[in-house]
Amino acid sequence: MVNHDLIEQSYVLAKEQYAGLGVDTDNVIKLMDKIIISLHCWQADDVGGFETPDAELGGGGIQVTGNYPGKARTAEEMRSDLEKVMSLLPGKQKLNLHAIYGDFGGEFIDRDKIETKHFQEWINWAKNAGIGMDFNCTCFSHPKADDGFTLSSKNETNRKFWIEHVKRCREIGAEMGKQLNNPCIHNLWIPDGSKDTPVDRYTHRAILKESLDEIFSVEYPLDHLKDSLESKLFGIGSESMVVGSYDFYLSYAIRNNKLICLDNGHYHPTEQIGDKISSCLLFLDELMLHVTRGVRWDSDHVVTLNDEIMLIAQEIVRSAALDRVNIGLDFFDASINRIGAYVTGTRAAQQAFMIALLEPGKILKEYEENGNYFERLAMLELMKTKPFGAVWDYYCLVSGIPVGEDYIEEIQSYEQEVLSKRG
Ligand code: RNT
Ligand code: ZN
Repeated sequence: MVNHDLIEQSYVLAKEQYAGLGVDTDNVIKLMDKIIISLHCWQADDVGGFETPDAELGGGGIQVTGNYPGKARTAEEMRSDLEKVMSLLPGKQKLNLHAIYGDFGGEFIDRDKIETKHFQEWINWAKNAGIGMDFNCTCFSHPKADDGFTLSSKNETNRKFWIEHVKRCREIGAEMGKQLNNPCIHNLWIPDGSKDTPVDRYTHRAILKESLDEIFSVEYPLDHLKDSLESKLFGIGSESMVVGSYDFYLSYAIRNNKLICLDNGHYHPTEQIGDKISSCLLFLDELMLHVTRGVRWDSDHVVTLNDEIMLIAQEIVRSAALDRVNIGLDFFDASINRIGAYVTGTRAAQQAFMIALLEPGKILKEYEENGNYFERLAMLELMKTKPFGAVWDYYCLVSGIPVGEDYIEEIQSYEQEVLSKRG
C-alpha cells in the first residue's frame, strides 16, 4: 500500500514549490471539488442499453470493440459499477444517462413511448447519492435508424418517430433536473449521414433544422433543462457527409441560444478543441464537453492525460469559465476491465484540470503582455516537471480514496468478487 506519511511529506514540499510561483495548492484542491465530471453510463456496458436482454450497439457510425467479461447487464449491475467507480474518484460527479438505460421491467418500450417512470429508479439513486444527472436521446441502435437517417430523414414516419423520442427525452431530462434540483443537460447526437458522396446535403440539413425547431418549441426552465448539440466529422458508414456537422450545430446553437457539445474525437486530427473554447464562450452562454481520445478511426478510446486534454482544461481555466463549461466524458472500451477504464479515464480528465489550476497564470500573462516569449515558453516547459503528482496524490488522500497505484488493486478485487461472476 502507498505510504500515506510520504504522500503528506511530498505535498508539503510541492506546496512550497508552487507557492514560490504564486500558486496556492490548498486552494487548487478546494477548487477541484467544484469540478464536476459527468460519468457516461455507457462505458459500463459498451453502449448496449437495457431495452432487450442482449441489446448491443448497432449502427450509427459508432463502434465498440472487445469482449472483456463482466459488462453490466441490468440497471442494478450498472448502478453497482457506478458506485464502485465513484468510490475510487476524488470530488463529486454527475451521472450521464442514455435513453436506452431505463428500468423497463422486462417489457419492450419503444423509444417513442418512454416516460419519466422508466427513469425514476435512476433519479432516486442519484438523489440518494447526492448527484445530478444529464440525459441523452438515443437515435441509433434501432430499426428506424437503419437507413442512416433519423431527424434529417426524408421518410416522414421515421422522422416523426425520432422527433417524438427526443421530445420525450427532453421532458424526462427536465423532470430529472427538477427532482434533483440540479439542471440536467440533454445532449443530442444523431448519426445521420452518408457513406458515399450525396447530392442533396441541403435538404437533409433543412429537414434537421425543421425537426430541431419543432423539438425545441417546447420550452423548459433553464434550472431544469439545458439543451446541447453534438456534431461529428465522420463515422463508420458516414464518411462522406454527416448532416449534423460542426458548422450546422454551431450556427444553430448561436441563433437559438443552445449549448454546443464539443467532443474532441469529432474533429480533424490536428484540430484542437482547446482553441475553440474561447471562441464559443464569446457567443454561447455555456458549453458541454465530451472528453475522449481519438485514435485513428476511433473517437472513443479511454481518456489519458495527453496534450489535447490538457489544452482543453487550460483554456477553460485561463478563460475563467469553469462555471460555464459542463464536463462530460465519452469513451467506451470493451477490451479491458470496464471499471478500470472508467476510473483511469476520469482520473486523467480530473488531472488535466488540476494541472491547469496549478499554472502560474499571473506570471505567464505578464510575460505574454510584455512580449517575453522565451520566458513564457520556458515557464510552460518548467511547469511540466513540477511535482504535480504530489498534489494529486494528496488530493486523493484527503478525499478518502485510494492513492496512486492502490486503486488498481481495488479494481482487481471488484473484478474477482463481482464482474467475473457475470455470465
Ligand atoms: C457519437 C457521439 C455520442 C455517443 C454517445 C453514446 O459519435 O460521440 O456522444 O458516443 O452518445
Ligand atoms: Zn460524444
